[in-house]
Amino acid sequence: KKANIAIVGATGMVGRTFLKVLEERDFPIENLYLLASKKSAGNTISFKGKDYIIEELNENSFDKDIDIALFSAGGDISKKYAPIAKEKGVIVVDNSSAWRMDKDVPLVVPEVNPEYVKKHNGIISNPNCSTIQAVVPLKALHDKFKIKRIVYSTYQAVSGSGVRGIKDLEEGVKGNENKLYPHPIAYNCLPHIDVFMDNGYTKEEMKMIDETKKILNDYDLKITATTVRVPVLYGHSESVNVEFEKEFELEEIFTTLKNTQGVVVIDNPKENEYPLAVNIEGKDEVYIGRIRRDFSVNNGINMWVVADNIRKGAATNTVQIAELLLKYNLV
Ligand code: 2RA
Repeated sequence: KKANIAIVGATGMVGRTFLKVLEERDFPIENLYLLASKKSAGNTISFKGKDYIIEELNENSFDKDIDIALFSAGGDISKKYAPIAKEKGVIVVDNSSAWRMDKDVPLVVPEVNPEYVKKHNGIISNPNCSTIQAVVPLKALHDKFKIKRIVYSTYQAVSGSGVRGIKDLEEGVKGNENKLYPHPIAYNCLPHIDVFMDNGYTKEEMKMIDETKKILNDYDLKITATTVRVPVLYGHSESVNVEFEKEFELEEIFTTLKNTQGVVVIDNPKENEYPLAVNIEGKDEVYIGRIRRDFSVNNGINMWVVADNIRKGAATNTVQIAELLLKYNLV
C-alpha cells in the first residue's frame, strides 16, 4: 500500500532530513506534497530524482487526498494547522512540543511503545530529541528491574536550535557576537535550553521529565534533569543515572542493553572506546557506554547515551511512526 505524504516545514533541517530518511527507507509514497512558509513557496526540492514545488502552507493545504502529514515547523504552526489537517482526515505526526502532553495524543518511540499509535485521534507526537534517546534503553531496563529514579544530565548539540544554533557556534568561533543564545556558545556550556519556568527548571528539562513518564506510562517515576547546550554541531550526549527497585548483576544490564532494538553498546574504556557525538552523526541508533554501577545507592547505574538529535531524535523517529501507521493498517 502506498501513502500520500505531506511535509510541513519542508525546508527546515528536520524537514529536509524527513525526505532523506523517507528515501533511504524506501517509504512507499504515492504522492508527496511539500509545504512551507510564503518565502519558500515556489522553490523546488528534489526527491528520488524528481523536483517537487514547495507550496505555501494555508488552511486549504489539506483539502488534497493526504494520508499522513509530517510536521516540523514549530509549535505555533502545529497548534494552528494540525487540527485543520486532522479535520480533513489526515494523520499528523508532529515534531513540535505543542501536543505532546495532550491526553488524546500518543507520544511514541517505535522501539518503546509502538502500540500507542493505535490510540491516535488524528495527531501523534514525536517526543523531544533528548527524551527519545533516553527512553530507548530505559524501557527495557524498566521492564526488567523497575526504575525508581532517573537523573538526566545532557550535553546538547547546537543543531537542536536549527541553523541559527549552528551559526552561533560557527560565527562565535570566528569571534562575531552571538545572535540566538544569551551568551557565547563557542568554548562554553550554557545551562539554558528553551525558557526558564517558575520552578527554576527550563522547559527542556521539564519536557524530559514529563515526556519520560508519559512514554514509560509510569507517573510514579522520580526524575530530575539538567539540560546543557554545548559547542557540538550534531549529536546529543547524555549522562543518565538510574536507580532501580530490584537488585541486578552488572552483566544483566549489559545483556539487556545489547538485546534492546535500536541500541548499540560501545563500552571498552581500556581501549578509550565509548560513544562520541562526532562518530554517530547521521546514524539512527542510540549508542551507550560507560555503563557502571552507581556505588552511592543500593541498585543504581550510570551510563553515557549518545544519538543524532536530527535523525533518531527527530526525523527518523517520525518516519518510523509513519511506518507503524502502515504496518497497523491505520491509513
Ligand atoms: C534542542 N531538544 O535541542 C531541543 C529542540 N530540538 O534545542
